Amino acid sequence: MNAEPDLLPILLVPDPRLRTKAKPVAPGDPRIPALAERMLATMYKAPGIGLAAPQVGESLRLVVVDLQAEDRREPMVMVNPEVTGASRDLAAREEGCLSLPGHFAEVTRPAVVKVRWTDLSGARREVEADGLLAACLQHEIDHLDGVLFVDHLSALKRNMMLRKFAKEQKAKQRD
Ligand code: K1U
Ligand code: ZN
Repeated sequence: MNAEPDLLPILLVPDPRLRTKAKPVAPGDPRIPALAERMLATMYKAPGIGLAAPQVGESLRLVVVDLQAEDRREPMVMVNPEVTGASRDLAAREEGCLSLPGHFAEVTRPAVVKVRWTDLSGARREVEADGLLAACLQHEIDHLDGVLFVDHLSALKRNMMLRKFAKEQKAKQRD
């Protein structure tokens, strides 16, 4: 019988750990398979399509992604992912963030990106992504550098969103 992995608490804005550049994962770090499994369980439960280790308080360059529906899951575990190429063409897409739940905004990013990473078996992998996968991979790799999707918005939109979220959190604490 397989026990479900324990879920991890997701840090919310303005936690300063979300603004810290994460450290590279050392080759063969024995903590990574179990952490990735817990991150995937946490992401599916949220629900979300991606999660970066800093969002669960781990300063490590580790990301999990799955864009598929529940009945045909295709989890990707990406160790030390890097954007190695980006198109000049840009695409705008609505994004959300599990660290800023309930808030969405249109973000403009390169439409196509090449991303390289190491998988859990230690193999080097590469994908050329477009559409939602391109946006999601850029969003997750941004988290590893302490960057949030609101940083891609105008200062006016960003501040409005962050103030509204802070107000909501304060009201929740009062309830
Ligand atoms: O990193 C995160 O905070 C996760 C985030 C990823 C993301 C979403 C959209 C565009 C770019 C990156 C989310 O998963 S927010 C939740 C979400 O988008 C979603 C939830 C359930 C079904 C489908 C999407
Ligand atoms: Zn996010």
